[in-house]
Amino acid sequence: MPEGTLEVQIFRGHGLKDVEIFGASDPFAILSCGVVSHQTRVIHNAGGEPVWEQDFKFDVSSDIEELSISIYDFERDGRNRQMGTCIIPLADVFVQLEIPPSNYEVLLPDGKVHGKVELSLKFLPKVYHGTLELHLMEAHGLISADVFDKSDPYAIIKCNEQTLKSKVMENAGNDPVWDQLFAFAVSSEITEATITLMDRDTFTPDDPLGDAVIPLEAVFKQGSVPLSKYKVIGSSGKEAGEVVVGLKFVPKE
Ligand SMILES: [Ca+2]
Ligand SMILES: [Ca+2]
Ligand SMILES: [Ca+2]
Repeated sequence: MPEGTLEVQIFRGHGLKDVEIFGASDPFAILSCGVVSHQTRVIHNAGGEPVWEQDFKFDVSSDIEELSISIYDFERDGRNRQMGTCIIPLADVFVQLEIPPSNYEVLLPDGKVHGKVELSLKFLPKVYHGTLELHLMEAHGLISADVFDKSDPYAIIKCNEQTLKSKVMENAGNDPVWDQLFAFAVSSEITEATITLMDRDTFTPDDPLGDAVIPLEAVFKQGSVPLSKYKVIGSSGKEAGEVVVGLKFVPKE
């Protein structure tokens, strides 16, 4: 499970069990996530249809999997009566980041469903800062860009507005091997790195061989991505070989 901030907007209850003996229930809800709890206001005499419309925030650490909501009828003597509970798994919001207003079933202590609670969820993943290590291993099947000789490929790697260049592999042709490491200062919000492959020429401008996009989402989730093939797209928009790259993210403490 990821770390970040969970925002819960609790709107209202629908058809909750009215547990007041004389008059109508005065519902409030306790929202719990891990060891942290927040309480809504008490809506006096709202019965089974309380409207709270309140926002709460929770810091979510790696071991939290659900949000639990307990609803009570407020009593002045402190003997609040249970109106039901609701357990909401958080796996979906960790992936989708936002769940629009939805109704969740409320269970009575005997396990029967009685009413619903309406709320929306938002998850803001924690942003990590650190170093992205990009291992440019090799390329396969690049186009030929020299007339009388083999190409002399090199790579221009861009990430988070930083640009680094590989060594030029003289006469390496269509299958150069660099086996070179590059480091970029990044945050986990950066979505991709791009690699532009070029043929070094002496008397004319260098020739483009194609570009590859390296998505970074996986490396921020997993910490590393083993050497993998990424398509190289030529200037015509067609595939023009592939580049083999490994990734590692080292967060700053
Ligand atoms: Ca009451
Ligand atoms: Ca050339
Ligand atoms: Ca050349």
